[in-house]
Amino acid sequence: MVESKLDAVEIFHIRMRLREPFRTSFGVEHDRECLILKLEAGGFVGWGESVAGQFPGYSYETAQTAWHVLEEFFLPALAQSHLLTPTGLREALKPFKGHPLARAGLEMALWDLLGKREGRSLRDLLGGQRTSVPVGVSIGVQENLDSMLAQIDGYLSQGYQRIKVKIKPGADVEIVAGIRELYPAVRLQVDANSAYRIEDADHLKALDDLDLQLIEQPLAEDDIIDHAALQKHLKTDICLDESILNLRHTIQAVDMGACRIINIKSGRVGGLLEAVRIHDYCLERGIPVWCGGMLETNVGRAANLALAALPGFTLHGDISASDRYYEHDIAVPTFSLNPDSTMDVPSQPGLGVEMDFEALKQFSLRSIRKEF
Ligand code: OSB
Ligand code: MG
Repeated sequence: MVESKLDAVEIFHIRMRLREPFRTSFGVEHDRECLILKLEAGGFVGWGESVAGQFPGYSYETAQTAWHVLEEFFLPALAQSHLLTPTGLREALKPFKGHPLARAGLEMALWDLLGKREGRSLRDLLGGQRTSVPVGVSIGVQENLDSMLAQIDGYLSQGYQRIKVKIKPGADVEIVAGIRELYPAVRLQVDANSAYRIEDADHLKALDDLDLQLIEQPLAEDDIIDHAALQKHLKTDICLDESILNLRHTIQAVDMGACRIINIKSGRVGGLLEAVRIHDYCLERGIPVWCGGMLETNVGRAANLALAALPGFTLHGDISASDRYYEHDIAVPTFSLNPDSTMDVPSQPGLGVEMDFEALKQFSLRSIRKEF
């Protein structure tokens, strides 16, 4: 293992206009904010993306809280560490609780650095084999069926073979039934982002006849118990997103029957190391997993593609082509959709992306540089 010292770090808090506003049960985003991290060590540069956003809707973390814990705690701890690797970071951050989105962004930059030092792609480092992975598209909550059908029509004609739609009380069963009527065979799944309560079990039961691939995170993030009760009530597989922050949660949720499918996001679980652990456990137990998304730039998207190359990621991921998100990204290459609804996994060392410094500067709200 290469040992080296951290020479410098930069944090960029960026804001990018989404091509279309993205509406979930917890709010609407016109612009997406996140942190981009740059690590310099021994002449190499590693990039990472922390998916903490503008407001604490999906997670309690925001770009501002992530900035704070990175600047005050995580980066100083890493600078002291003699092991500039993802496992070294895990050790260095042991004293600290929480803030997985901040952790994961830093870890991603260390993976990029490690890959570049060793001349190996992230996919290789994680143990992925596949050179392309099946993907789908996640469509925000729509006001009515017509606008939803227009969105779906557009994405199906672009070649996406799996559609996920966001739902919330008042914009759910009728819309999903309408989609199913027009598209009897499309791979269709829904994501509630915790918008329901166990008292809505009978209402959600109406989704059971619509041949859905899964129902994602219907109930509260901290409620494995009611998810288990709901899963007993439904034929459709429940998939947990927000509830699963680590491998232990995964084991317990599966054992309790709270879900039959896991959405794996490296941000939510504090990094790719934990994501791979969850994957390995699920693969061994025959539990399907898929790679979730957080409207990433091409930096985070490259990491998602590498993770999804692992063999247990059998379901289509929430990884869409670059042009689905932003007019102009901060990094190249521009990722595109293959005709068979797959996307290619980068094979260059590390994440396999190059930063567009002009774009990064243009989208930055603020940045800081620290030398060690
Ligand atoms: O719940 O999966 C989610 C985006 C932001 C926050 C939460 C979620 C999402 C998505 C987007 O569904 C998926 C994507 O990146 O394409
Ligand atoms: Mg989700």
